[in-house]
Amino acid sequence: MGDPPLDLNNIQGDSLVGLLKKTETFTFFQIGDVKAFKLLLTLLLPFVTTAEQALANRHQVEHHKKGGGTGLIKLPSLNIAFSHFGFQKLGIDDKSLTVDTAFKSGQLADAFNLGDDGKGDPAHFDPEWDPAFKEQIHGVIISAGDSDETLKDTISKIEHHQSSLSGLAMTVVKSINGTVRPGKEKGHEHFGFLDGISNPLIIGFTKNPPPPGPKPVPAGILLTGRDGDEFKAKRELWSTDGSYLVFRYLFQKVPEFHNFLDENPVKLPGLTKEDGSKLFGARLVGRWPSGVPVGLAPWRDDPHVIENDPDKTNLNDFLYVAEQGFPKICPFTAHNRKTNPRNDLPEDIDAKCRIMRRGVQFGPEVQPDEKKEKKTLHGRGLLFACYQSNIVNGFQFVQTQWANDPDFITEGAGIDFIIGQGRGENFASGFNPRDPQEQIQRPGKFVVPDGGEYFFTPSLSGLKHIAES
Ligand code: N7H
Repeated sequence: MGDPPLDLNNIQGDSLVGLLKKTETFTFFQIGDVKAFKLLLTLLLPFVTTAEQALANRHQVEHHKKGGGTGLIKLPSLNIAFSHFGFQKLGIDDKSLTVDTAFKSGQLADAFNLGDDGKGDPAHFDPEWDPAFKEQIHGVIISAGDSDETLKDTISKIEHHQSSLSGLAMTVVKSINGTVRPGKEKGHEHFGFLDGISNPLIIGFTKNPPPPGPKPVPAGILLTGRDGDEFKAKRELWSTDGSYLVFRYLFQKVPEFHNFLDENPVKLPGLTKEDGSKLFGARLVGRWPSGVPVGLAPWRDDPHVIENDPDKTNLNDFLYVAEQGFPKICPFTAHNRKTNPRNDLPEDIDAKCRIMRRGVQFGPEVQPDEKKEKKTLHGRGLLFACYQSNIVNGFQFVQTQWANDPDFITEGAGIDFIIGQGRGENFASGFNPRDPQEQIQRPGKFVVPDGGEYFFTPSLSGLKHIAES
């Protein structure tokens, strides 16, 4: 028998739909008095944004824009997730979730495996992380909205309830705020590329027929206890329709990255040095800053790809072209291709590793002093967040077995220069279309992890179970 239809009123909004945000705060907390915390959770339950509400918020904004509305609508959102240590502290038996070994160990214990920088052997590894992420983190509250005002309102509601419980329920370990970039950079991450284009389409949720591009995946790739979840049989009622959340605090070396592009222009007849540097950037990512994939515009950006395509579906309607040996069009090491190889792999294997990305940028725009010195002087980057029903097959696999592995997709291809971590190989190939096997060295990491944790985002009924247990 197939799964029952998705209950959008029972699924937290960020995983399936995505919370609307101009600004978003991740509040990492430790539980204090367990009884007080469960009361706090009960008080917060009515404010938790469901998938249904997140969809309604999106429709409201579309309607507002179509009606010629200007300005932003006040739309607060709130989601909540727990680490394995949080469930332990609460006395919740989470054995139906710790079947995922990454979730069970937590991200600090996984830092060596992920390739993060640090000291010591694997058994005593001490990553170079923000000390807050070396504390035990029990959970995270995600609050999102259209403005700082809206966020402040949500946070003061939480603080009000927390103080009504004499401040006993929890303590904040760290709070990080992210904001969408300003003006025409909206939607672009700090290196300058449009982000949030390719996420898995979910069977039973995406419209039918689906938009062109990669086929929809079973709901169990994202949600626990659904068809496609490897551990479906092990999930209990309360741990069904949730999703594991991976959070990574990723700093980006933006001036250094742009200097690297300037110094390594792709040399092709008819391309200026500036064009060659832009092409190098596009080949590192697999897309142009506009989001156009290099497969559809190999040598120059081509805005015509999305002409007459208001939903920009063309941006995701592509497969990697079959080319003998090392490809000339899109390098094997391009970030896009490394993290979702599409038709380079059998469909079911690729689908198993898909992740739903929901990050937001943090930190200021690059400042004049940084441009001058070609050096990062002010911290900025991505509050990377992604959802999946299995961290081992999802984020952990993509980072360690694909991005960091110089022999994936083929022997000697090199690492993903954007996110690749590790302490060994630091080369990648594929950038010179006339000699795609030519390797170049990365001068240092452009994305530097500074902490993170593995969480589980329960369904609404799961949250009630936790509050009432
Ligand atoms: Fe990536 N970037 O600017 O280069 N990412 N990413 N990512 N990423 C994507 O297709 C970026 C990170 C994936 O389906 C785009 O939506 C940066 C981590 C996956 O074709 C851009 C950082 C992991 C995809 C970036 C970062 C991934 C993807 C193109 C860190 C997982 C979809 C826009 C600061 C371990 C691939 C788009 C597909 C796309 C960038 C992190 C995974 C521009 C700067 C840690 C699966």
